[in-house]
Amino acid sequence: MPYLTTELRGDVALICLDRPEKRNAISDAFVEELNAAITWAEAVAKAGVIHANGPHFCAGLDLAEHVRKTPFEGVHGSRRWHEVFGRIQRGRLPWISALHGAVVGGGLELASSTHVRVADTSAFFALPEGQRGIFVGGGASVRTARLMGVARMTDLMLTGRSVDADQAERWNLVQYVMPEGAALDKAVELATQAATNAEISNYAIIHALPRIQDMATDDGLFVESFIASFTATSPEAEARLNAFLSKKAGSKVAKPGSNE
Ligand code: 1HE
Repeated sequence: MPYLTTELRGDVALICLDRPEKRNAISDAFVEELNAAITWAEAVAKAGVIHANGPHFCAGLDLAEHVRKTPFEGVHGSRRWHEVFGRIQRGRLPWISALHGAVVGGGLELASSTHVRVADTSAFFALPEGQRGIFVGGGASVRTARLMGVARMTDLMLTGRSVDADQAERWNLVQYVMPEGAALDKAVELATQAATNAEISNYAIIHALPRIQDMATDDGLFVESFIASFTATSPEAEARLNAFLSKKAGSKVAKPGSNE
C-alpha cells in the first residue's frame, strides 16, 4: 500500500497515513487504500487506531488531483469519502485517532469519523475550504458540526483560522490532549481498553448513540430500552455481570487515575 502502513498490536489494528511528502493529502487512490485497510482491520482486530507519519496528521483533500476534476467527478469523489468514512463511524470497530500537526479540511473530516480523538500539543485544526473556493465534502457538515457546533464551524470556515489542541478540547473536537509525541501511545492504550469490552456493547455504543442523538427524546428512550435489554441477554453479558456479583478481581469501576 503506497499511502498507508498497517500493523496489528494485540487486538488493535493500526492504520498509519503514510504520504508525508504530500502531508498525507488524500487522493482517490488513498481513499481506496483506506477502504481496504478498514476491511483488513475488521477481520483481524477488536478496535482500531488511525495515526499518521510525518510532520502533520493530514492536509485534507489532494488539491492537485481535485483541481483536474469535473464538478460531477467531485460529487462522486465526495460520496466515496462518505462511504468509506461511514465504514469507520458506523462499522464493526471502535476507532481512536491520534492527531498531531495539521488536522485540516478532509483530515479533520477523517478524524471526525473516528469515535475518540487524541491530540498532542502540536495539533492544529482548520477548515480552509472557504479559502480554496470549495466546501467541505468528507462529512464535516454532518460529523464535525455535531462535534463542535454549527456556530464554531461557521466561524472556522468563514475566517479560515486555526485552533490549537487545547481550544479543540474545549470545543469538543478532541477528548484528550497529550504532550507532543504522546498521542499514539495514548490512542493505543484507549483502543486496547475498548477492545476488552463485549463486542455487542461496543457495537451498540458506536451505532446506537449517534442515532439516538438524532431522535426525539421519547423515541430515543424507547429504542434505548430495547438495546439495553437485547445486549443483556448475551452469554457474554451474563458472564460479565456474574464476574462483578461474585466480586471477581478487577471488576469494580476504578477511581480516576488508579489501576484498581
Ligand atoms: C498538498 C496538500 C493538499 C500539502 N493537496 N498537496 N487542504 C488545505 O487547504 C491545506 C493545504 N496545505 C497546507 O496548508 C500546508 O501544506 C500544511 C499546513 C498542511 C503543511 O505545511 P508544510 O509547510 O509542512 O508543507 P508544504 O510545504 O505546504 O507542503 C508539502 C508538500 O505537500 C507540497 O508539495 P511539493 O510537491 O511542493 O513538495 C504541497 O503542495 C503538498 N501538499 N497539502 C495536495 N491538500 C472531501 S472534501 C475535503 C476538502 C478539503 O480537504 S479542502 C482543504 C485542503
